[in-house]
Amino acid sequence: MQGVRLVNAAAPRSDPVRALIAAILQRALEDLALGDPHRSRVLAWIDADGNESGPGSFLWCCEALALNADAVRSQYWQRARSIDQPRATAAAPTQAVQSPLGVERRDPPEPIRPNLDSSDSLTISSLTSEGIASARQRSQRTRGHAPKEGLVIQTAATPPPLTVLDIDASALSTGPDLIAEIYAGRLNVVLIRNALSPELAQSIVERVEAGEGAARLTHVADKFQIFTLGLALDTAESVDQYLQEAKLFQPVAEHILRDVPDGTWFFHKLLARAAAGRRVALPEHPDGPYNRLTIRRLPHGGRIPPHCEQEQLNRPAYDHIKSLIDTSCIISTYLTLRPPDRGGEVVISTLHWSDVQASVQPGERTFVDPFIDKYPSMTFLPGPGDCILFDGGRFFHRVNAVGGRTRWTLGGFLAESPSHEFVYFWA
Ligand SMILES: O=C(O)CCC(=O)C(=O)O
Repeated sequence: MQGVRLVNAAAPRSDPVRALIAAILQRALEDLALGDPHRSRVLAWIDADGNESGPGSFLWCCEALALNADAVRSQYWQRARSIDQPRATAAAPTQAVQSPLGVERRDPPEPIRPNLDSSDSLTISSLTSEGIASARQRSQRTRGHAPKEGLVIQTAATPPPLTVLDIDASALSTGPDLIAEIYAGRLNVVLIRNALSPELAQSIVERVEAGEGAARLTHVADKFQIFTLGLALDTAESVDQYLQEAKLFQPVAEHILRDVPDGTWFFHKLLARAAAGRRVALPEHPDGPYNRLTIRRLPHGGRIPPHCEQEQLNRPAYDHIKSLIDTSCIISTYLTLRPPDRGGEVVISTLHWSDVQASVQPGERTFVDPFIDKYPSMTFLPGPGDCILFDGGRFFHRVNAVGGRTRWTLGGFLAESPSHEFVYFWA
């Protein structure tokens, strides 16, 4: 942080108090950049609320201390970047290591390269355990497969950083247990094609756009324009609030999905096939059942910022479900009802929960935006009726900003019971 002019030019240079404060702040920022456990909170404070100027905000503090906010911010980022950089761009040969959560990862991560266009896409299709294993090996070498319509898998010019299985729904029940494979970290993403017919997906969109279910619209985050029909557990303030809403949403969802095979049990039935016939159950609380799914709406400009599901576990609404599941993994799934005109892809990063866990305070949300792009990622855009299943518990992911018409998806989360005998699915 040499040569930084932290004190505003307008402030008297000779003021020793200001000079001291600037020196202390400089030192504190340096320490934080070096891996202080509060680092992600500081990042959030100085950056996410960059336009806020109320008491306690970063701008307010700079103003009070006559500090040049832009200089402090940009010097901090330079410092933070120079610390993250060696890890992300190291030329050292990569070595497979076992993370504490059992996911095989590279250490250090692959060097970051710009995403290529979709002609460098990669598609992996195989169903047996050996197939998945060989797909993993192939994924280290294969290049240049033509992309399938409705799906973009962008990879860097290097081996894809995540293991992907791309299969048709009709082939599901003949394969190995894909949920167990994801839990074990041998598989990270599964694309299930044609899980629902595009015509049925379209008719659901027409219904919700005509106003069906509007009474149960939840504003998940107005700042990001995220809305759902039905209250998701990850949005609820308490189990009580969640269960009351689930009761109200259930008949509404059944009506909206009236001609879908298995109706609101759609995911449970589909995922039981993906889990090689293991039972997929809905969690039940003594006060009522959980939501079987939610319908997600991202209008023009809407996006879902980077997050991972593992960080939800400390929220009060999870107190009950935590006692039912093996919390080492939470799998995210959604089915595209209608992609938007532009954007709306899910970007799954190799940034792993274990990379940041120690710096996240219980109950807090992570803020990884400033450095997530240093980690290799893969980008997916499932088409209408296609479903994606991925280890969203451990791998950070985001949904890119939507352009044009609204993006509609159905979705929820799944986790194994502690005995691994069966699987829970909820939304
Ligand atoms: O697009 C969706 O429906 C949600 C994607 C997501 O962020 C998740 O499943 O965690």
